[in-house]
Amino acid sequence: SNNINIKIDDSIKKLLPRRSRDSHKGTYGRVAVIGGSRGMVGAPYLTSMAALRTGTGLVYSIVPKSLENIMSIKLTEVIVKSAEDKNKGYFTKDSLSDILEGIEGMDAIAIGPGIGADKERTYLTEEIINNYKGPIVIDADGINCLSINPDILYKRDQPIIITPHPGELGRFLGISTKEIQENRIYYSKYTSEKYNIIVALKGANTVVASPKNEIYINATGNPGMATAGSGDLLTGIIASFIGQGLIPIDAAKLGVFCHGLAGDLASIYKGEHGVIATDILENIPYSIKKIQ
Ligand code: NPW
Ligand code: AMP
Ligand code: MG
Repeated sequence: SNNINIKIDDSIKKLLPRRSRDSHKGTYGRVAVIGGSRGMVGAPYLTSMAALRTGTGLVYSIVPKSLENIMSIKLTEVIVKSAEDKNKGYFTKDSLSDILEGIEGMDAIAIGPGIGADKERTYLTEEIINNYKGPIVIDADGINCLSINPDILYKRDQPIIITPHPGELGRFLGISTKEIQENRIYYSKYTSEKYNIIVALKGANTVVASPKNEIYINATGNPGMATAGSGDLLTGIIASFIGQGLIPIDAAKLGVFCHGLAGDLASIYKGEHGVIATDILENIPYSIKKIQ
């Protein structure tokens, strides 16, 4: 269709953080995105830009040191920080202290876009969860790291949101993508309760499940969003809303709605074939304006 005729429910509208006249950038949160590896700088670029476009006051992109210069050129408003990588082009255990320093004082962090998954990055993910006390959004290869050692999710206190696509949730639970797709609500609830986390299971009609047994099924979005980097944006949107003060379940609900609506708006102009993640990113502001 060429028109957006979606009715935006008051229950969604009321979640959108308001901006007061006497506010400043510190009012709207500090969010750090831990992501990237050689060949995958686009993922953390998209995540951090999405956080900025969603209204975060200060966004930080933490990348492996050998990617620092290229990220600094890609990003203008986002602050780039780097973590020692011994010139490998990906995070290693040597990156830990720089990462922990970089996330100090953040209101929310996101881990995973483009980091790659192996034992060392799984160790890093575990140490970040153990050391950072605030809310964490885990996506993409961050979830693939959790699949290597799901026990990481026990013994911690902070809220965690995971945003798997069906392939990632299947890998995490050790079952097929098909099994997930045939029982989307069941596995979202199951994972949420078992690990005491919020789960946003992506794909047509994204399911959000909380350990308090809340279920939200999103109505926005379209197949034009089945394109590289699309999910990386959602991670930044959710982290941004948490950084602006929403409780994680509300950030997840509003985040998936807003992300899908940005995709719907992008598809009006570009069509479902031609939409790319950058188009969805550029439509986040218009999506938020419609929700307002
Ligand atoms: P298939 O293809 O149908 O067999 P991976 P990834 C399945 C980064 N990126 N419904 C799919 O199944 C990310 O941030 C970087 C059903 C396949 O088996 C990650 O860190 C970009 N199945 C990293 O790449 C742009 C589905 O899942 C598997 C499904 C790897 O992420 C791209 C793929 O999962 C990307 O975002 C669905 N809706 N969706 C950049 N420019 O820097 C997926 N599957 O192996 O975790 O690979 O999602 O590409
Ligand atoms: P990822 O696979 O991590 O890049 O995430 C893809 C994003 O696009 C998720 O937010 C999905 O919900 C969304 N998406 C992909 N395909 C569709 C579809 N057919 N309908 C609606 N949303 C989709
Ligand atoms: Mg993804």
